[in-house]
Amino acid sequence: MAGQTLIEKILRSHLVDGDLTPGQGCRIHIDQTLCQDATGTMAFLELEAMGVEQVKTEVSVQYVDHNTSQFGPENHNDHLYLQSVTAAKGVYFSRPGNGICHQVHLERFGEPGKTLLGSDSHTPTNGGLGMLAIGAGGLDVAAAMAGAPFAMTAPKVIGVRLNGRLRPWVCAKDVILHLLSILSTKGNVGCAMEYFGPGVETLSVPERATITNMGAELGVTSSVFPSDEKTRSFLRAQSRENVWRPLAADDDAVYEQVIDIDLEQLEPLAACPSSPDHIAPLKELSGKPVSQVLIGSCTNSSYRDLMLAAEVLRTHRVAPGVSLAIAPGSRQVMRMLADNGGLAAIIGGGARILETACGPCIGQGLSPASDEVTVRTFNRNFKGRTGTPHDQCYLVGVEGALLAAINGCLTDPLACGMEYPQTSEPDSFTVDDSLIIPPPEDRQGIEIIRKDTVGDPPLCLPYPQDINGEVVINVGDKVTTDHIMPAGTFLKYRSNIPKYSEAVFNCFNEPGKPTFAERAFSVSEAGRHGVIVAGESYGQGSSREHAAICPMYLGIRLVLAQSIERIHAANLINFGILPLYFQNPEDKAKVDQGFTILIEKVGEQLRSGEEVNLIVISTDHHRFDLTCVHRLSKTDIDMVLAGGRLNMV
Ligand code: MIC
Ligand code: SF4
Repeated sequence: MAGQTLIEKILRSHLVDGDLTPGQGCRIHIDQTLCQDATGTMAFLELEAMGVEQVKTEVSVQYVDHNTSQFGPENHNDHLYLQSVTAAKGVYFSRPGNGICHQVHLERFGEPGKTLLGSDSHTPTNGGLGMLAIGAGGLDVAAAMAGAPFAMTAPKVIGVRLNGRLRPWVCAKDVILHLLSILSTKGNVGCAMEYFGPGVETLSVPERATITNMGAELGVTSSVFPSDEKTRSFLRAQSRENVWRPLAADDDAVYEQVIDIDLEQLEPLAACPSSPDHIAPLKELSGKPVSQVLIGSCTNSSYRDLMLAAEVLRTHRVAPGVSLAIAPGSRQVMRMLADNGGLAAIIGGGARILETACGPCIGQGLSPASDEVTVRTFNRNFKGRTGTPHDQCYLVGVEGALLAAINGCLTDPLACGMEYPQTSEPDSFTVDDSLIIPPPEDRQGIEIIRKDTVGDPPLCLPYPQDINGEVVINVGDKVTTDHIMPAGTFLKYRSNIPKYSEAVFNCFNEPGKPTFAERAFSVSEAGRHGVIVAGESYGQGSSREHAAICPMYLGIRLVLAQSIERIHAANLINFGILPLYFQNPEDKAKVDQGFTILIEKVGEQLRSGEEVNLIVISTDHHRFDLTCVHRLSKTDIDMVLAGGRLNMV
């Protein structure tokens, strides 16, 4: 038998049933889960709707990190619900102020060789520790908490062989930006990334986690590093050496494809507006004026990243025209900086200190001025995600961000003429888990607090026998879940589906014309089924299942697309929306807004093969046939026909 990749080894040791041949369906046992508040509130409402009394995983953690600004009672209502429901169901609760889920999980819970399912697309961050960590919709995570195996497609494993060592001023972010320049954000569904080679040991666990974090932007299922002596020292410094074990691929492991990266040759890069794969070398952007710089997010807010900020700001001040704000990734990081004087240096240099949370990364404040350049160490720069409609957002590593902040313009770090500050991983991190509340031993009679803004998950009707559809919108390529369901000021409505649904496709609404929600509603009121038509890579980005729930609530039953990203396709199925794919790319242009789509005997067609026959009637009554394909497993078909996973349970 050929040697195994590390991903294959972890999958094999967790296989419940199915086939691990790439492209085939399999189900794996999930050891740990994580939720954050923006998706977790719905996930726990779903868990309750399934009638689950106690979670069955080894460890499940609920974090509060997204909705912490608390404008109005909604956020705090969600927090109270989450704190009480987690206590009742046997889940750890990480309180607001404790930090961003992925960073805290890496510090306090992640374990090499285990599986982690999280209701957040950046869950693979913990692959930096040698975990198989996968992002999913809230309902899939709720099912995993209930003990159900996770159904997935066995991935094609892309190997990344790292050689050499990063030069000063070149950072881990540049490794993943380089990969994004090669693989782009689309076309990688069904793949997973595995890192190996002599360069691995030159990277610390937090640096590895920066790389696995942005694997989410590639659209791959997971990204995994081996577990080695570096992993061991990180866990030892977190007082958790007991969970360490060595893990690596076999020497003769066979990868689908191998990408060689010589770390020595990499240069500082940036993702330009408005996609994480619009990559350019910083030297080509050098001199571009910048008025805002933000350091933080689950990609770049580790102790190492912020100590670099402290070292630079010890001797340099923020340029007068720039607002620099810094959000440490966790309370541990913030605390250590406070204790060692790093925080004083950051404040002294002129930075604004933000809470340890997602904050501006998810549009919670700090929107940049119109047409001004904002430089961020985050992972996503989709148009409008900053909260400013025509934003100019560049994504860089902490090095590039700091130089932009002190120089007032984008700067090539390799030509900055400054000595590279020395930072090192601490021998021991300050461990204080007092903001992580373990579930009580005695969980009898715990009252679950549900204030009025915390609604029920909406029910979906079983799938109609025939579709009598109308196209409510036809969108282009790379439409993200941020386009479908905006976050920012709408984020607080995550547990109020009727209210949040008003914002579906908000960015495509035009003043004075009916909104998407209004159009979808009138289609549904007329007794017809809403249809969304999309191009390539529909549903990129976030795992938010609201991008399926809210359209479902508005009566959408069908998505016709050229391709759909993994998590979003699963969310559609979970909520009874049928995803179908055009056979020919040209077909998309033939189906416009207002067109009628008829599908007869949907169930029979789905069960009898891959092809589904549609009749399309244009607004000027021209009628033609169209063949699409579905990629549903037998269970998926049952789920769609039942009207979603909750109905099946
Ligand atoms: C994001 O980065 O877009 C989020 C907010 O973390 C999402 C989850 C959400 O929408 O709640 C994600 O990446 O899954
Ligand atoms: Fe939070 Fe941003 Fe990370 Fe999403 S990408 S988990 S919003 S920090």
